[in-house]
Amino acid sequence: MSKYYVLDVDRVFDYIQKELNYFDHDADVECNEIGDGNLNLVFRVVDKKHGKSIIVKQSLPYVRCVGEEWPLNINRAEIENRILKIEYNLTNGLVPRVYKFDPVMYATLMEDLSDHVIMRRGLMELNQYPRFIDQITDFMVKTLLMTSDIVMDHQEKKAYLKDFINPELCDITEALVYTEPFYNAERNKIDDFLIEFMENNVWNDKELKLEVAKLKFDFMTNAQALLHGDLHTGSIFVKEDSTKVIDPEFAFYGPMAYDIGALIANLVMNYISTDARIENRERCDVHNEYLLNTMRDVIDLFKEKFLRLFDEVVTDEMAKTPGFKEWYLDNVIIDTAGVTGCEMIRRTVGLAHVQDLDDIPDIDKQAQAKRTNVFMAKDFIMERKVIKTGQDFVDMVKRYYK
Ligand code: SR1
Ligand code: MG
Repeated sequence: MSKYYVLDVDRVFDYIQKELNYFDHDADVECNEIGDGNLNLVFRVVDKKHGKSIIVKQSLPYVRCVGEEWPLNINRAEIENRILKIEYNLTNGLVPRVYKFDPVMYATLMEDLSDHVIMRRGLMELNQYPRFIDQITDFMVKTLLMTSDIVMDHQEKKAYLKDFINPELCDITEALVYTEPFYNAERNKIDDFLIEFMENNVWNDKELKLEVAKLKFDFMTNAQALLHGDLHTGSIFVKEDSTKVIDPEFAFYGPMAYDIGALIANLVMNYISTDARIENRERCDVHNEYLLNTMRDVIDLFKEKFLRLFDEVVTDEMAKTPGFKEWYLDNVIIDTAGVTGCEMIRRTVGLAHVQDLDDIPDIDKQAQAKRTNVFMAKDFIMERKVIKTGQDFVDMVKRYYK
């Protein structure tokens, strides 16, 4: 019987042929390990002769960015394989197509999207993606609303909920997003210039910590919809006319706001990064205007599509009560602002940073950008109850960039 082993560039071609016989006998192949995420191995194998390619993503039994001292259940690959199929069907292909999942190697063989770029990288190069707003709001509305109690038979939804219990990955989020950044935790990665600042402005702020505690318990207990669970700009592939969401291994039943807030936070951090990195003010202004429009339209179009689809697909009798859908959606957006703030703080001082902030070359500007990021994040959290529209998100950013 075959056994799990860790793939490498020398063995991945034979592995693919054994599993799928994907390449022609005369293929001229090149294999690269292209994973730059925190958890897994990702191989791209290309046949240069016939122009065919494939991705193999394999779970490692530990957290890649930390090492073997942090073991992690490899079964996350199986969860990812299941949710990719659900998301593919719900969104008409806004995620990669899975060719095969191997439950022995915890490896997924899937569509190569190398004609796309990771959105974080594309945004850092000041590129714009004209189809993104429409496609990502489609993705979020369809995956979130269609898997909720508003639509699903409640027993079927509970069966899904059971199928997507994902304790180890949720534990990572509970620790890295909602806990450790709010005290001087050992695993945090904090620049020296931020330690005193964090002590004064975050770790000793009891009111802030109370609000974060509320958001944490919402994350842990509000089984509202089947989430992607890690929807930042590093989990999205884009090109001019296409958006593909990848890496849903953190999927579980949680609050809708967690997906929307992760995305908005990463757009905001790209804005802050652009202001600090790009010397040419005209180029900076054009890009940051684009980002503000994007965050505003993502929120507003999400709301518009949500309300429209709600009427078409609602099955729960009480959810049809006039006023309910507006109340429900208002709360999702309010919590989105809270998640936005938590994601911004954790990406500044927690274990997993973002390049947008860390790659600001001028260290004084980087320090200033990170401080602004934390102040704005606090406002998102503390003032979330009045943040209800796309313009409210934009106004919060503009408060710091007049
Ligand atoms: C130890 S995993 C760190 C982060 O990487 C993933 O992409 C998630 O965002 C997680 O919080
Ligand atoms: Mg990931």
